[in-house]
Amino acid sequence: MRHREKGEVQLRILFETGNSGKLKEVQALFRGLGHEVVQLKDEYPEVQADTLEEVVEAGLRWLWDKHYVPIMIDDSGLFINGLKGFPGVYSAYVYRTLACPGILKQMEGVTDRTAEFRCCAGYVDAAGRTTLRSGVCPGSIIGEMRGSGGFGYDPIFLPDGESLTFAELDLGRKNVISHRGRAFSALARAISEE
Ligand code: ITT
Repeated sequence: MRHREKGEVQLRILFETGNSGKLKEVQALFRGLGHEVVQLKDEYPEVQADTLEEVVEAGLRWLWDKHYVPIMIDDSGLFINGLKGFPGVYSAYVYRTLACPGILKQMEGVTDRTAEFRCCAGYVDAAGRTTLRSGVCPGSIIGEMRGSGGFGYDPIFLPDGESLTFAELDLGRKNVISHRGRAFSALARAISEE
């Protein structure tokens, strides 16, 4: 087995996202594995679908038909049990319109505050073959916003087994336990094995 020289980049992978929070997390995770992640900004049309996986599969196809090079994408969402899975696949739209204060308002009087973040990470290779990996992080919605790190719904999400919200945890710790960290770690393994 060939040993990697210090600082040597193994793979340089494009990541299509307009979300700088996601980009930072995925870049840090891949950097730790010796890979470089470069942002591609070319928003793909998000199909109306019941699952993150369907959105990712369609997004990868759209990007492949346009660029014909390997690309990664991420579709994720917050699923709150007491709100029957809301905002779920509509998380991006709901964040733009209601954001964290709006979710806290929806949660008034709701006793079941358990929730989970889900992420589907997808990769299309040079031959147009797609690989998808999913990750979940269970937790709960707290009663107020706490912390200034991270992005999106991070200030209201307390992961199971932690005393700090995603917005209070450092990026390294979030990557170890988060939906995205889990999905992209598995995706990185799959890509490296190709
Ligand atoms: P893309 O350009 O990658 O699509 P996006 O922000 O539109 O970025 P999504 O369509 O995947 O992302 O929507 C997910 C929404 O859920 C997003 O707006 C965030 O607010 C939220 N979200 C996803 N992952 C999160 C995380 O780790 N922490 C907090 N909020 C998160």
